Amino acid sequence: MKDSPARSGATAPASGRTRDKGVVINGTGGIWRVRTESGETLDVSLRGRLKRERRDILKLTVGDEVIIERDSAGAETAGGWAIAEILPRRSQLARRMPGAGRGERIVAANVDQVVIVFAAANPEPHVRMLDRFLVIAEGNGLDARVVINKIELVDRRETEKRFNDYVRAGYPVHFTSVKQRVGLDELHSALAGRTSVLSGPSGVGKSSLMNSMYPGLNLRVGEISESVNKGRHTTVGAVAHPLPDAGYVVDTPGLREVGMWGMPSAHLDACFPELRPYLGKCRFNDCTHSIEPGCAVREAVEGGDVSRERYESFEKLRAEMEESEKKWADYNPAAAAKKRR
Ligand SMILES: Nc1nc2c(ncn2[C@@H]2O[C@H](COP(=O)(O)OP(=O)(O)OP(=O)(O)O)[C@@H](O)[C@H]2O)c(=O)[nH]1
Ligand SMILES: [Mg+2]
Ligand SMILES: [Zn+2]
Repeated sequence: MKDSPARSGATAPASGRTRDKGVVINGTGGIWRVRTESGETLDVSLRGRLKRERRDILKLTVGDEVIIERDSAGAETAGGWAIAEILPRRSQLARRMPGAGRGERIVAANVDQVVIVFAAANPEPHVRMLDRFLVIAEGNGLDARVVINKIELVDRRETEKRFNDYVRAGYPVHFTSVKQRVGLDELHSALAGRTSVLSGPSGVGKSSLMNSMYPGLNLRVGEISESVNKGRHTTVGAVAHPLPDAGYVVDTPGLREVGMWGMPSAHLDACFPELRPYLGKCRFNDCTHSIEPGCAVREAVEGGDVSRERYESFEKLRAEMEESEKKWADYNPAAAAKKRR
């Protein structure tokens, strides 16, 4: 990484350097905070040319890799650095799934994995919500892992059984306790050197986990978060925390409320890894795996090869998505505009 051609070819000696490579860690238009490969944090602006070019091609977001340049003539920011180039993305986490058309919101770029944290108790884990988070990761083609924190509050064997469906589906599942320092080393190595989006309900211990693995981070713990105002649409952007052993953890409040409406319901089955072996084996090509005869998915559920709980999550999400698809099909922008006048 350190000796990538983009950097080695372009960087002048540290003091007088005019070009560097970095990662966007914060920002919402205007000023962007960039962490350079040498570990510096700089506030930079976006070159006017890029602002115009990027309009429909790429919206700059947290996690994007950029080339920054110091402006000799007329600095664009106080520090004199500006983003000159946005490097191609490896991946992204979007609120609307790729291919769903306009209106896509990108939560973070260059994401390697989504880490979904729940508590074993207090608050009680909500597996339907866990399944929803996993579908969002799958829909974006991203790896996911599950963390069940506060394991010391419950019987570990029981809880392992309870989450065994996820192990069977192929997800790595970590059982952790910040209180008793259980499972933290394993989680720590799973995060090292990667960009992870951390997500999960409020109060499960996400900030506590981060603080105990990386004492320098000092994230706020036990604060009443925005989840209290669920009705209010928060516009707070994602923040990428650089990890001491390379990699980033992206804390994104917005992901908690992500709806399913962006992805066509017909793609949902492929977002459940344990269903994939059965897809294409149903009697009907367009089988929704709900009421059709000869459904290979339902047969697998009946036969105990696929978890009934997970199938029920699939069914519930599918119904929800079909419902919102109907709503969007009925929605007529012209009529809505007239009404507003
Ligand atoms: N018993 C127990 N409590 C924990 C553990 N980890 C965190 N907590 C407590 O759970 C509460 C919530 O922790 P936070 O780290 O703030 O949770 P969070 O997921 O960051 O919550 P938001 O920022 O609101 O999304 C705090 O009171 C923590 O002390 C644990 O392993 N066991
Ligand atoms: Mg927190
Ligand atoms: Zn089927």
